[in-house]
Amino acid sequence: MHELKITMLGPTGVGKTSLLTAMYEQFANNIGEVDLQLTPDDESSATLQERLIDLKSLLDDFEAKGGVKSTEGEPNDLRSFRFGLGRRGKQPSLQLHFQDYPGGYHLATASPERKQFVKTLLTECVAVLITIDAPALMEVRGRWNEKFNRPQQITDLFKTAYQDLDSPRLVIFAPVRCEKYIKGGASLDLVQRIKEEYKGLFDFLTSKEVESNVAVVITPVQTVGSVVFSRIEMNDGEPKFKFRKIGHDAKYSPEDSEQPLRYLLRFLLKLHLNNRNWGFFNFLRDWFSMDTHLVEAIRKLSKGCKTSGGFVVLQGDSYLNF
Ligand SMILES: Nc1nc2c(ncn2[C@@H]2O[C@H](COP(=O)(O)OP(=O)(O)OP(=O)(O)O)[C@@H](O)[C@H]2O)c(=O)[nH]1
Ligand SMILES: [Mg+2]
Repeated sequence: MHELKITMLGPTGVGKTSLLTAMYEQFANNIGEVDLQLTPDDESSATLQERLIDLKSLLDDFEAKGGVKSTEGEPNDLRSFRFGLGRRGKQPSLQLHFQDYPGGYHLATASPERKQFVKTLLTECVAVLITIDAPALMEVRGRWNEKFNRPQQITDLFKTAYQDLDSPRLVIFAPVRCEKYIKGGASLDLVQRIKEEYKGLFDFLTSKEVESNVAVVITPVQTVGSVVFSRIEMNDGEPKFKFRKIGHDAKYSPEDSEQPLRYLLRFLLKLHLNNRNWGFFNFLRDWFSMDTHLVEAIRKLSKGCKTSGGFVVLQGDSYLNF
């Protein structure tokens, strides 16, 4: 079975693993009639189950902590999440491999081997999901953004990894924990703040050499749905972001968590339809050619890609629009 790799990028604690969990967990619920199924391998399934319990436990207290629990591991012992993708009730025909590495890998203090590892990863992956902690981006005019989201390091990483690209890539900005901003009607501010704080990255991605190969979208995800940011408490000079439930009996109810996947599959289908020579993603053409049902299913799925309320295609329309 062919495998496509996707990197989950973002510093420790921003919510990469939680995003993956909600993405998988809500997929079947959210896609309605579309004849597609994600099947995690055994190891992924067990880890996702644990994370789900962790996420739901945020709702045990009225005040959610949002504490940091790190993904452990060495480069050859990474948290890899593998999902088979195919039609419902059929053998999956493509494997989506999400590399969910520990956020510490791109800290300034990470060893050269670790940094090299992340660069190689980024080069090999058809798509990158940049997970952004929305409260850090939005509150007190981004006072804590640099500390929590590290836009500069992410920018530097792209500058080395996206040199001399020979085939298209998809970059997805996924602000998480953004209940307050989306529900509160501040989605335009969210988009604006991403443009401001990641200006260096956008300048690079829109440069002549890079732009023709890279599609960029923003897909805000409400990772828990019923837990909203409430305030920042300072503790020995360290900010603690506090959250609260929207009601006493509020339940785990993520919103839009399948949207990054919709955009990813839409991008893959368009690569196939463009019918050009895409270097090492050429097998996609064979994959789609063999299964017209799959083409139809992904076409349908793509129609559900949101395009308002904080969802934006920033560049690369030709890689996304049919
Ligand atoms: N309040 C709130 N907390 C969340 C949300 N999503 C995740 N968390 C909590 O934030 C913590 C960090 O989330 P993770 O998903 O583990 O973050 P990560 O990016 O995978 O971190 P590393 O694996 O260390 O790189 C966990 O304790 C989660 O329970 C959310 O939407 N709201
Ligand atoms: Mg993690």
